[in-house]
Amino acid sequence: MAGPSFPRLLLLFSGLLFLFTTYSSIYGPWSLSGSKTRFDYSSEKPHHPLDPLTAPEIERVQAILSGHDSAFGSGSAMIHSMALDEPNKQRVVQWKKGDRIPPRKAEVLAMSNGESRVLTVDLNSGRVVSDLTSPTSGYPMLTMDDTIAVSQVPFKSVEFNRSIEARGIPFSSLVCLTPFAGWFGPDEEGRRVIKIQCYSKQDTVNIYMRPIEGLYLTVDMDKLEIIKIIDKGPVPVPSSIGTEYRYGFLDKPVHMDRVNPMSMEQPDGVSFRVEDGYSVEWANWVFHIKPDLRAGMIISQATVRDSETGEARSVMYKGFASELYVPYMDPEEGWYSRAYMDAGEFGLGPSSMPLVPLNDCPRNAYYIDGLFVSPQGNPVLQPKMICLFERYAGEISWRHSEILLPGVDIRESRPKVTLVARMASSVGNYDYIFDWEFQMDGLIRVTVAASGMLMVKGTAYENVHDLGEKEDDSGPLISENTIGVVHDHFISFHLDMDIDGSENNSFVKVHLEKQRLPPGKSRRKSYLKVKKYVAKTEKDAQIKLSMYDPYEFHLVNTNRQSRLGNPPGYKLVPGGNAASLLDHDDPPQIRGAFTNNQIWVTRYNRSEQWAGGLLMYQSRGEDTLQVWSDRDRSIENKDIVMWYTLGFHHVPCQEDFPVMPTISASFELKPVNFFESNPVLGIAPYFEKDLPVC
Ligand SMILES: *[C@@H]1O[C@H](CO)[C@@H](O)[C@H](O)[C@H]1NC(C)=O
Ligand SMILES: *[C@@H]1O[C@H](CO)[C@@H](O)[C@H](O)[C@H]1NC(C)=O
Ligand SMILES: [Cu+2]
Repeated sequence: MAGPSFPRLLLLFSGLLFLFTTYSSIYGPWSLSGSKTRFDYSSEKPHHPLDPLTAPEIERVQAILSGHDSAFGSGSAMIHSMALDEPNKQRVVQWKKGDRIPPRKAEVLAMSNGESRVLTVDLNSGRVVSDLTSPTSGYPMLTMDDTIAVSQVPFKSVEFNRSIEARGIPFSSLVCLTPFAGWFGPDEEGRRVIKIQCYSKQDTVNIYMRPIEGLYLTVDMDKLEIIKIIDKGPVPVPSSIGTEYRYGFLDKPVHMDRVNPMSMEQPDGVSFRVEDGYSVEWANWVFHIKPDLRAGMIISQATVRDSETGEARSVMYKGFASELYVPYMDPEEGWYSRAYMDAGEFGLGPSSMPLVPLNDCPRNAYYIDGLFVSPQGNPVLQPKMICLFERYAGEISWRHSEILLPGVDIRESRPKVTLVARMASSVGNYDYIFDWEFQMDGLIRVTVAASGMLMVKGTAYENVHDLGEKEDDSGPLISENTIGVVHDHFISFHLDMDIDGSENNSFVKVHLEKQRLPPGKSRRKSYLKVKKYVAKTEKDAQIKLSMYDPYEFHLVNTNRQSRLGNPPGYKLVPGGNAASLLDHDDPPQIRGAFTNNQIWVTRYNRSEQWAGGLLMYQSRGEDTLQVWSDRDRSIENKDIVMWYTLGFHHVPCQEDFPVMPTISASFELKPVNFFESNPVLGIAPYFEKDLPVC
């Protein structure tokens, strides 16, 4: 949730330099071990309308921008993000393999003269077709250059130096991170500001566990000047003892029996195909997958083949993590502003380091690289950012044993094999793992897991008994002098479901209502009855989950019928979740208003992609999902988009130190009356001969 950590940041920085100086190295076959096919980035052409910008396209965008405004050539305008401006949905849907690729456009978010710029560049005509300055409040996501420059600013200050000296902290051990901004009213408007928190790296690589508490800086990011320093006096810096987490550096033995290594083996090789870099085919699924600077990973045009008719049927046009909001629960100076918007402020792409083979992804994984853009407009490779693998986790797809029929011995069971697309983003201290898992029975499961380091607060207390009668501070003591500050994590997904086509989709709330029976009618007194309500407008589809008022949430195509006359659909199946309990007029919650409901359904609008707004950094929250949904547009029998927010309340505990065991939550998109009957009835069981022992 912070900016990239300093050591990693340096690494990244040198990585970027490496790429700049040996830029030609991204031209020519880039072979990565474990990858089957790599393409030659220098001559790469888009093969699908949704393919990300290629290296030559990125260079061309930069050239067009420089011609349009010399600020881009001279380096006074900085590119904060550049991505394909996707063609209109209709064009994409109509496109068939072999057709010409629709005109390519790029959307560029930039900063020049302290102002946000939103530009659309047409690659075919070679022109900038739209150039808006500050269309809303807020700024584009930070660049690596921003983060690096700002982390040096504290040392310009005599006052900061004095505060550090007064604490007896050697300068050589300081690491200053730039983790948060937010928006808290007019005194920080009109300029890009950021807060700074420093840490000690003395005797540890786990700097997050050694905060230099009580010293907080606010910096003007464009002038690289300190706006404010708050020094509340020294707080003990937690010791480095026990903060190590690297394998091979731990000195204490573990009292645990070794578990033998295990691996998924596919003697006949993988059964999925990745064509032209981003188009995936597996079992009955076809979809497009691409790395994205902001969302990390985007799944598009997910289509499932009907096992009875062979028809390729549309399920989802586009799905991705639209925003990741993490408000901390400490109102004190230096902490109140810690409410991150990780996708819109930092981007989930730049912090997705290469996945670790055999550990992040199994041996049978295939890796996809990301190609992003430096602030100067050059292509930057983000290797092994996404992995794709088939998973057999010992689960059962369906089964039945029959014991009541004399003379027949029936024991039918089928293994459940799924296809997983995974990325992991280390947004500073936290690591988020995103999985999109496809099942042959048509189900899609989305899982978000969190690991990495807590954001902790230094304290004078070493033991809960030191607190006496006082309550916990802003969270539990998780190690000596270390408070794990209570916080929430919310991940809001954009789910543009297109069930059997874009149009004629409706959102149906299937309510389970308790019925009471009058005495004498039955021996039962109560039962549940299903009643369906079709949401007419966006406000009908602002949903707060409740166990005592249960609904199923169906997205159906009202223009089509199953054999039995039911409209085919998919239902959203929520999993473990948490709601934001912050006041709606609390500054972080105004910007995080997309968490005011767990489910929303909006009318499709290609400009409404980012739940917190296009320009998230320091935005005032006037461009959020809440604002769009409150327009209350008609959503019945239309092209509609579902939004689901998954969340965790996180009350830290000792086990979260020094690195957190992974926690996870998921939701499912499950067919309802979409298939005529069980779509995996005909899949084969495994036999001994299928799996030779190697
Ligand atoms: C603060 O201390 C650092 C490290 O010793 C030094 O490089 C820097 O010049 C100092 N800044 C000022 C303004 O004295
Ligand atoms: C589409 O979204 C943009 C941004 O929210 C908005 O300005 C525009 O009015 C919307 N169009 C419709 C038809 O709702
Ligand atoms: Cu957490």
